[in-house]
Order: sequence, then C-alpha cells, then structure tokens
Amino acid sequence: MSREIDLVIRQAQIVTPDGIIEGELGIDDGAITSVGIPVKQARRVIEAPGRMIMPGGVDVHAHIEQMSGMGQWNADTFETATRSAAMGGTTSVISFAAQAAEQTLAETLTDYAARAARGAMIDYAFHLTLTDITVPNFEYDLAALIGTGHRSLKVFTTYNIQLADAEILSVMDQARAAGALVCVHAENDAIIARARADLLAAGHRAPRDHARSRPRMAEIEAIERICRFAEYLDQPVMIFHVSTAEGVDAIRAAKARGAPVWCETCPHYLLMTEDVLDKPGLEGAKWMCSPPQRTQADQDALWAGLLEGTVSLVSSDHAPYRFDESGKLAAGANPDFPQIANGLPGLETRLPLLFDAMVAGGRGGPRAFAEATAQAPARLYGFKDKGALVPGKHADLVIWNPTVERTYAANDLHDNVGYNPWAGRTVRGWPEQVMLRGETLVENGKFLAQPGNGRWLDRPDLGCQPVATANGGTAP
Ligand code: DUC
Ligand code: ZN
Ligand code: ZN
Repeated sequence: MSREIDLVIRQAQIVTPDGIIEGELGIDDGAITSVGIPVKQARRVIEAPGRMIMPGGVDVHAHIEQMSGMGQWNADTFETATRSAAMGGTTSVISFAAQAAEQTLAETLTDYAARAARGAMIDYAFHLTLTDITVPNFEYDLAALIGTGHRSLKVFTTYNIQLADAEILSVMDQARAAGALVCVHAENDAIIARARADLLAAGHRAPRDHARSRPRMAEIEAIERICRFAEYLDQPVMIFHVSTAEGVDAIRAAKARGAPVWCETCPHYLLMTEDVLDKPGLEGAKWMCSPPQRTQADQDALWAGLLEGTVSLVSSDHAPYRFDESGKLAAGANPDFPQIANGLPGLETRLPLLFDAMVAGGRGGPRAFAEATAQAPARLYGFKDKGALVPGKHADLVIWNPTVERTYAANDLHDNVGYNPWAGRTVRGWPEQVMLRGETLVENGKFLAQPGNGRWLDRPDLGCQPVATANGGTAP
C-alpha cells in the first residue's frame, strides 16, 4: 500500500522543463514527490481546474534593507520586501550584502545575514557587493565567504562605488580561483560624468534629463569591456540589467566567441520606454533608474534576446525609495536629477507583468516564462533545490489563474514604497496561491507567512562554470 503524502494538487496544467503536463502534483515534507502521476493518498487535496502551476519565482537581483551607492538607505526591510515578493509569486531572492566604506567583507556579511535572518519570509542568498578591495583581510575574507556558499559577487563600473579596471580584473581572478560568478553593473563612468556635467551646465536638471545623462554608449562600452575581461580571464560574468539593443548584440557576439558571459534584463526595460520620466515637476523621479528606460527598438531587441537565449533571465532590480524626503526627495523639494535616488520597486510585479506578456500575451509561452523567471536564475546561481517543478526539488510553486485580469492601482503593493510604478496597467493572469517548501505563503490575496521563515540558501556549486575561450582559456 502506498504511503499517504502531505498534499496533492489536481487538475492543473503543470509547467515543467520537459513540457506542460495535465495531472497531479504530489508534495511531501516540503519537496515535490511526483509530477503527472496519480497520487493515491494525501492528507490534503487542492483541486485546481483551469489553473496553471509554475515554479515559485527566483528573483536574483533585489536591493533590500541596503544602503545605495549614493549613501541612502532604501525603503524596505527584509520583512516588507519579502512579503511583497511572495504576494507576487516569488519564493527565492538574491539581495546584496553591500560593503560600506572601510568595512571588511566579514563584517558586511555578518550585518546583512543578521537582518535577513530576522525578517526574511522567503528563501534568500546574497551577492557580495565589493566597493573597496583595500580593506584588511580582503582576499582572505573573499575566498572564505565564497567557500562557504556565497558564490556571486557584484562590482560597479560607475556610481561612485566603482572599482578600477585593474581591481575588477583582480576580483575576477580571485573569483575564478574560489569559484564565484562576478555580476557587473556595466556603464562607463567617464561618459556619464561628461553627459551629466553638460546637461547641468545647460540648466537641464529635471528627472526627464536623467535618461540623457546615461547615454546608451556608456552601457555599450562597459558591456563590451567586461565581456573582454571575462574572455581574457575565462571567468564567468553576469551583466546586470541590460537596457540597449547594442548591449544585447555585444553579449551575443561574446557568447559566440566562447566567452563565459550571461546577462539579465528587467521588466522596466522590456515594458517601459524613457517617456515614463517625462512627467510634470518631479513626478518622473518615481521611474528614475540606472540604466534608464530606453526606446521601443531596444525593447524589441531585449525581447528577441530573451527568446533566443542571449538574455538568460529577467530580474526585478527592486530598488525601493519612497517619493518623499526619506527617499527620492531626500535632497529637498527641488533636487537636480543627480541628487535623486535611482530605482523602482519590482519584486511584486515582475511575475504578473511577465505572465501577462509571455503566457497570456503569447511572447514565448509558459515554458519560456518559467525559464526566464525561475529555472534559469536557479540554475545559473546554483540554487540546486529551486526553480523547477521536478521531483526532489523544493515545493516552491505558484498556482496561477491564467484568465483573471487585474489593474494595478496607485499604491497597492505590499512593500514599503508607497507607489506602484505600474499603476493603471492591466495584467492577465494572477498568482492565487504561493507555496514555499510546501507551506502556503499566500492564498487568495491573504499573506500567511511569518518573519524569519525564510532560509539562507547555501550554493555549493554554480550552474555557470568557466568555458573554453577562443584564446584557449589561458588566464595569467
Ligand atoms: N540601478 C541600479 O543599478 N541599482 C539599483 C537601482 C538602479 O536604478
Ligand atoms: Zn545596477
Ligand atoms: Zn541593482
């Protein structure tokens, strides 16, 4: 006689890496036990006709309870950010342990780990943001932290916290030796500084001028440079938040040469254009982010890149600042655009926006959606138990109603930001039930989890390993 398991979900379409299966999904002890096979006995049954089951979202780029490059704390705590994430169907997140000035990496990690352990309600890991490689014990701490499972690093090429090229190469060398992925915010600082100075000198100081202050060439140059660094050292690199068609082209070309490079984009580059900044007064500040939103042609190129696999995944780059003196208006009521914090909230809206575009709207379909939002991020960043509806993995899943329509309102998210940048937009498809390791976090709009429920995710291995390069993969 077969053993009784915890839960079976029946009658739904189950989206797996191998295809869409109509049938039953069994869950026991927090893990998926069967997919598409009739379950004889379960303590609990969920009937889900007309529903679609997707893997819980894996959002690998979110700024949570973090100080920005401009020295400003953001609006969310781990509690508010992960509540918001779960309400939108995301069950794992990578946020940043961001090194403050003169801080050792060990201190940085201890700080962020304590905050996350207190507040997180979904599972999490950290990218180690490296801003000063001259602090005591840097090399020792970095190797030790990578060795204990913190397998992704983040460096900037701009934002006043950039590393010099020689320092980036040194970090890449150390990452290669210890086995970590290097994620890069890639924009050329000198181009930005020059454009910004010219704009301010000419009296152009409004949020709409922010887009012109980050010329596309700044992104193109930095992406090309970082791809060459990756190729030279045979060190895996993830280019964050690609916004331009030429950026996608550069990564496609680098991949074709055998360079170990991957990239992501975000919903605000796939679905917005720079006119979002063009609002009366300071209103456009709500949409200010770096790189900025671009053009329709860039959107088209990003979608093409995503669907062909040049762009591996879509993250939110959740960077929450309130539209008040604690956030966007911290420099006063009449700031110049460079004084306005960059970023917009996205943890909660990433999946519904993409479900609407990719599943309801047919851009790629359900399997491409699961790949971009869960499978690829889990695979590349080394979450071996996450990201796919496969027996043995954690039962992190979302039951979607694929036909219901919702229109976002001005302030309907569950973060601490106070505005929704997607207000007025209607999405088709809604995450009705969200589970983490078999436990229900969200059911029909009700949030059921407790702070501290989230677990830190050890990453013993990465899914992106060095590959042979055209120059034979020889690193000095
Ligand atoms: N850009 C970033 O690189 N990070 C946070 C927010 C933003 O706009
Ligand atoms: Zn960035
Ligand atoms: Zn970011």
